[in-house]
Order: sequence, then structure tokens, then C-alpha cells
Amino acid sequence: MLFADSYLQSVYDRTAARNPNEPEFLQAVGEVLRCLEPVIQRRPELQRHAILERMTEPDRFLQFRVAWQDDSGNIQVNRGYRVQFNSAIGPYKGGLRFHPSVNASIIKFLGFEQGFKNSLTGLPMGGGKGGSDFDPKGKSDSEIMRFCQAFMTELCRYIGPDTDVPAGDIGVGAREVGYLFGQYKRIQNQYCGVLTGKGLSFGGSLVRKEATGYGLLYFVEEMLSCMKQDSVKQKTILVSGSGNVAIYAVEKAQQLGGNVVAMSDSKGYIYDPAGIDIELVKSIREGSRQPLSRYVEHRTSAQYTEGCRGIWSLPCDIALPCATQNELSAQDAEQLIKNGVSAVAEGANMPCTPEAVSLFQQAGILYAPGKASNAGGVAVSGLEMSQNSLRYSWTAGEVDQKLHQIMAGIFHSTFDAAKEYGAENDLLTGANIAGFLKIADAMIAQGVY
Ligand code: NDP
Ligand code: 2IT
Repeated sequence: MLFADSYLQSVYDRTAARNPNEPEFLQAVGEVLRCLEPVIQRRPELQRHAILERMTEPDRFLQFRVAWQDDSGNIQVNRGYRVQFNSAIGPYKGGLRFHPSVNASIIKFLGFEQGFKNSLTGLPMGGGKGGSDFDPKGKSDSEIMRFCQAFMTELCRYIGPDTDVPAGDIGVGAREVGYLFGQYKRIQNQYCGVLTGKGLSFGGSLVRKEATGYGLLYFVEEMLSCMKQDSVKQKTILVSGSGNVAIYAVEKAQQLGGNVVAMSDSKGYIYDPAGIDIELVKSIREGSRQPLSRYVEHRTSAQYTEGCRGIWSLPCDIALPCATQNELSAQDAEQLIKNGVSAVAEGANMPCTPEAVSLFQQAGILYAPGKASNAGGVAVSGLEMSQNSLRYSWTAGEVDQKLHQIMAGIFHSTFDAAKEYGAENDLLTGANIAGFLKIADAMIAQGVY
């Protein structure tokens, strides 16, 4: 990767040399460094304090064995991870991902990005991420429980409500968080807010489940209103994925008057020109964890196509990638642009490849980077931490209102930072600069470590 600035080039080259075979991590670092060029020029003391060199090296990277017994009595071995990336502005905070593709590169890219995202929320949270190459698909409930217990038996020594607070991500939802929380409590004999996304009867926050998807739409509404004097109403929308983020993005888009016509899972996509029946999707996916293809058995207006990437060939006004990293390529971007897309906002982490992002920006299409537009989930996690500290619960209305305010605030700090640093309307540059500056200033104030 080539940079105009020689200092940024040296930081990137050194990171690349020290982290070989970690393409996702280097992709995330490269994107941030590229956006920081105007900041480095304006604030030379950042180089003197070696802020970039320190930020690209995690505080701590933990890897551990997770051995557990399956229903047949066989012993299975998986690999567990937790990266504690940066704690300048708060305890490490970020989700856990259980998916067979999980490796060091994916955990580090997610942990690196999480720090900037958490900074943008304005809440006191540092950056962290974790997970395992464990595949929850096809496992019984007892196997999931035993795996979560084994995972937490090791993880519990590194986390705590003022140290590191994990939550969910792909493959980790309320069920897994419940098992993880139970095991932490049993081992440490402490009932505390050590995880977020907990069940509502044991310290979870109202609206956490909906937060990432709802927050994405609050961001999109603010972006459309401020940058195009427009709204989601009557727009044709594609949402990839059909997990936690996608489902609540669709629900909020529909509440705002948008027409969501397609969703996907890792196997294929559904196209329903009559509008997605979100309660049906919930019953298939949340209720019984079945493939999305089952949708067409219940809806005559819909059709199912194998291959998840095909979703981007459908015409739309707004595209919301909400599945996984690098799910939307340059080829997909070209197709969307040809079909007249006017806004793309990321619900997933890093779903658009760098080439796809450049194509959107060159075509003048509004593009919202995930670290800004999907920050609603971790924002409500931060609110869950506050409620746990207060030993109090806010109403759904109170949490939703705070979420709405936080997402509008993220849009404005992103938009304003872009303008201030000479990159007007470039929300990617704005998000990286706004997220970065707060962490950098805290690191300088706290001395070398
Ligand atoms: P879920 O596990 O609930 O759902 C994941 C969805 O993405 C499923 O539809 C899944 O399909 C699909 N998917 C997963 N991996 C792949 C893949 N390799 N290729 C194609 N499709 C895939 O996860 P979430 O909804 O929680 O997370 C989705 C994205 O949002 C992730 O990028 C996550 O990091 C990000 N995110 C999540 C937040 C949260 O609060 N949960 C907050 C902010 C961002 P299938 O079921 O077939 O595997
Ligand atoms: O990517 C993310 O922001 C999340 N998976 C949510 C993290 C959290 O701590 O709620």
C-alpha cells in the first residue's frame, strides 16, 4: 500500500512487516492511516509521541485453548482469542465472535476498528475484541453451553467490569452471553456488569438487541437529511445478512417508511418485491435458527437465489451491508452504481472492500463507514454498563432516545471533522479523524506506556 506521506508509509510498512499473513488487520490499519494524513501534517507532535506506532500495536493479545466435550462424549479443541487493543479512554470493550473463519487477523482488525468506533460514541470505552473458531452451527444447546463455559473458564482471568467488558458479535447473542455470564459469576463469585447484551432479567439493557440495526437507520436518516435534504421514506433498500444487525435494520427501515426488498444469509438471498415480512424472518432466524431459504415456503411473493453476493445485483436506492467483512467487492459496487444506488451505509464491520469504497466515493454516492454507522450496538452496551453501575434500569424509550442522540452526534462529529480537515463530505476520513483525535490526546496526557 502506498502513502503520500513518508511517516505514514513507514508506520504502515513496519506494521505489515510485523504482522505477516494478517490481511484483514492490515486492511483496517491502512484505511485509518490513509485518512490521518491531514492530521499528521497539522499536528507534528503526534509523530514525536509515536502515537501511530503505539496505536497499531495492541496492549495485549491473548490466545488460549478451549477444550470441551460434545454430546457424543468426544473432546473437541478450539482456539480462543481476546485482543485488548487500547484502554486510553476507558476499559477495553468489544464483542466476541464465534465463527469458523475467526483467526488472529480478524480479531485484530475488529479490535483495532472498535477503538475508533467506541471513541466516536462519546462514551468512556477503550477497544477490544475476541472470539473463537468454534462453529455454533449444528451444535445442540448443551454443546453451546459447555463451549461457552469452557471459553469463560479461561477468559475470566483477563476481564472485569472496569478492565474489559465483552459482548456479542457474529455467532454470539443473548443465549451465549447468558452462558458466559453464568460461568463468570460462578468462578469469580461476583455479580457485575462484566458482559453486555445480557438477558433483561439479569442486568441487560432494553433496546440492546435492536441497537445496532436501529442505530444504523438513525445514522442514515441524519446523513440523508443533512447531506441530501432527503429521508429513508419510500426508498428501495437492500439489507445483506439476516442476523441481529440485519433484522433490526430492516425493522427500523420499515418503521421509517422504507421498502426493504431483499435480505441474505451465507448461502443465498431472498427477493420479496412486496416488502420483507420481518416477523417471518425473525421466526425463521431468531426463533429456530433455520436457513433464510425457508422464507419462500411461507411467502408466494418472494424468490430465493443461491449465492449471497447476488443480492448486490438488485436495483435499489440504499444498500446496507450487515453480514460480514469484505462481502461487497468492486464488482458489486459497480453493479450497484449502475443500478442507481444513492447511499451505502455499513451495518457490518468493514463489509465493503477498499476498492468498492473508492468507487462509491468517486461516483459521489453517500458512503457511511461501519465504525460510525454501526456504533449503535456498542453505544447501548455503554449505556448497559452505566445502568449496571447505577444498579438501575432505564425504560426502552429512554434508551432509544439516548441511542438516537448518540447516532446523530456521531454523524455530526464525523461530518464536521471531515470538513475541518479539508475532506468535505468524506465520512470515512471524518470518522477516522474524529475517533482518532480523542484517543491520541488521552494517550499523550497519560504518558508513555
Ligand atoms: P449474526 O451472527 O447475528 O448474523 C450474521 C449474519 O451474517 C448471518 O446472516 C450470517 O449468515 C451472515 N454471515 C456471517 N458470516 C458470513 C460470511 N462469511 N459470508 C456471508 N454471510 C455471512 O451477527 P451480527 O448480525 O451480530 O453481525 C453482523 C455484522 O455486524 C458483523 O460484521 C459484526 O461484526 C457487525 N456488528 C455487530 C454488532 C452487534 O451488536 N451484534 C455491532 C456492530 C457491528 P449465516 O447464518 O448463514 O452464517
Ligand atoms: O462490532 C461491534 O461494535 C459489536 N459487536 C458490539 C460490541 C459491544 O461491546 O457491544
